[in-house]
Amino acid sequence: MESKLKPANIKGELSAAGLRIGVVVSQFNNFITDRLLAGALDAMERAGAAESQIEIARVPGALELPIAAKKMAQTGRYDSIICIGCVLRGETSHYDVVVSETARGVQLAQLDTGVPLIFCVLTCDTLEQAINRAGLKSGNKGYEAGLGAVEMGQLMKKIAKPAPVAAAAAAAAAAAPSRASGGRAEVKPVEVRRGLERRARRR
Ligand code: INI
Repeated sequence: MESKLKPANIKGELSAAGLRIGVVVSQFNNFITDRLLAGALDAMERAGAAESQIEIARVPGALELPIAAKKMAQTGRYDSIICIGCVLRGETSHYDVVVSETARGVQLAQLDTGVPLIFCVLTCDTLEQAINRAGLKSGNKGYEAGLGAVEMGQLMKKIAKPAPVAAAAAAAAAAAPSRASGGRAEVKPVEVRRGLERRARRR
């Protein structure tokens, strides 16, 4: 059976109006990360962002993304931050460590700070796979990250504001009979007096 409920939907618009977005870019495999950055900038520009709304920090490798993103988030200057990197299995024997610690660090940082951190770190077996995901065959993951940063930035702003539905619910709750009064409406002293006067007149 289909429900008749139509709850409010909160969604972030794909408009960069009023947003400040940070980008942290890893210089390791910069042949790839520069392309991801270009994709992210393209997406933000299409969403209406101006240069003055975006700031870019560069870090040596993917493992440094979380701390730089966290530091940026803690300033309170950004509505969302994109973390760009590329880890290639062929290039390191500690691939799994780099990938999992980077992902864990970014996740912890966004939960700690409450600022959305968009994870745009390619984790590929080969350079060819990375090239494909950085704009050749499989789209540009940086572009997706740019849109994600705009959408999440706007969503967080909306969630932070009391929605009309929440304000209405709070007003209704204030007017409703409280549990403390055993479910009966709490009657103010002046109303009690008038009620007694009415009853006396009827007698
Ligand atoms: N960093 C990357 O961003 N991608 C890699 O593929 C990579 N490899 O292959 O090792 C890499 N290593 C560096 C690492 O992120 C740190 O910068 C370094 O360990 C210093 O902390």
